[in-house]
Amino acid sequence: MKTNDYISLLDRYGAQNYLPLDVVIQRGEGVWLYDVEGNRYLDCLSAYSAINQGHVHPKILETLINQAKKITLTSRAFRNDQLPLLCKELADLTGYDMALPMNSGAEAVETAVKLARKWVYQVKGIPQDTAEIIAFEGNFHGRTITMISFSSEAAYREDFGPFTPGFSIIPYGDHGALARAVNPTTAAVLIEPIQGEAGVIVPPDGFLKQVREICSENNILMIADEIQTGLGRTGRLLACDHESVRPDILVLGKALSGGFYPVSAVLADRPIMGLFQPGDHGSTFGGNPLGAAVARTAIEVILSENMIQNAAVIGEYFQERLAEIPSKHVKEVRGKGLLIGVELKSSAGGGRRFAKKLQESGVLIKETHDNVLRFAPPLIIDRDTVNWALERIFPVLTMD
Ligand code: IF1
Repeated sequence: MKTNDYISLLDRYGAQNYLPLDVVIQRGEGVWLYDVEGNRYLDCLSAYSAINQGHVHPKILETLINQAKKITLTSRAFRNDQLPLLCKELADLTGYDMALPMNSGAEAVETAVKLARKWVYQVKGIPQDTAEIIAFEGNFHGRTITMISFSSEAAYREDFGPFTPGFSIIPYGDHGALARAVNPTTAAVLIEPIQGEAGVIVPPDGFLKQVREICSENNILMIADEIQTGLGRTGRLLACDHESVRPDILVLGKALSGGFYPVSAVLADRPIMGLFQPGDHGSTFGGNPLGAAVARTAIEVILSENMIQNAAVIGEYFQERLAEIPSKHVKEVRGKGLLIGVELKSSAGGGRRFAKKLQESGVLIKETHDNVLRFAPPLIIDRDTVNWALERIFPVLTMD
């Protein structure tokens, strides 16, 4: 079967909820992807930052195979010998007291929202069903009804109402707006330290610190969604680390499994996480031994193979070289570490044509919000490979 055969098959039998590039991937190794025609591409998307460790990382693969031969799923009705170790290792890694593993990112943010609501009722004693969570314009936290209930993106909401109440939306990067939005029913502020989906929006310097201060002064929780920015992507373990900010609740996902298996997690200290009682929350697959074992190794290789430092150094190099390209189409190059956005001018004719040209040259990216090209290769990428990519990106950004 060739590329077009797979495309027609999916057109015929698959829900059409995506518009992917017409490249059919068969195999991946490290930073490289191979399609069914035998073409090789540099992956500059990393499955939306789930592949920080590179494709099919050999150590994570070994763990997956070995664990799958032993036991894959116990449910939380019984205990397993991987979950306790994952929770301890996550606590050691992040400095929080306790961890709660889930599966998808949306589910983990949903869990954090439930936890924050429980906290405000139990600790602050406000009336039931009045809790409010403040989120930001341009946010992206997943696709469930609750997550889209506070999306500011009409396309994500249209035809999907009615929505979950209890959220308010304020401008991203505006600490004054946050201070004004806080009220006695506020439970938490939910923030992405860099907004990925919105187009790699980096908030003004000091904003995360201001959010932290406002939360502390008003005794409300700061929830950081680091599903995309976490685990080394921005050149620090967490993007909040750039401003030495410690959220009250931390949400991880994506790269927590190196792309092998959906694993997400919520982290918090005991006074918060300890509020969950048996029966409050759960998941059939959450904390399963296969996912837990995979996540343990996925974390281990990020640290032992120095991926965070590499993301910082190579990311800065990549971003600087991109900014030097004399392109009439580029409005701004921004980002941190290996989460880089190239915003195009409105005259550029949209990001899609650039993504298609780059595909022809052997570099795979995805445009976000029409006019931003996101470059987010696996964190194991080296300088020579970045140079290889730049040789291909240059002619595409400088085309007519
Ligand atoms: C899609 C973007 C990335 C996320 C943050 C939670 C989730 C995500 C900060 C939900 C998911 C995804 C999902 C994917 C596209 C994507 C994305 F383009 F929308 F912006 F990564 F950049 N919080 N992000 O970024 O996690 O439930 O999917 O595991 O097509 O929806 P999930």
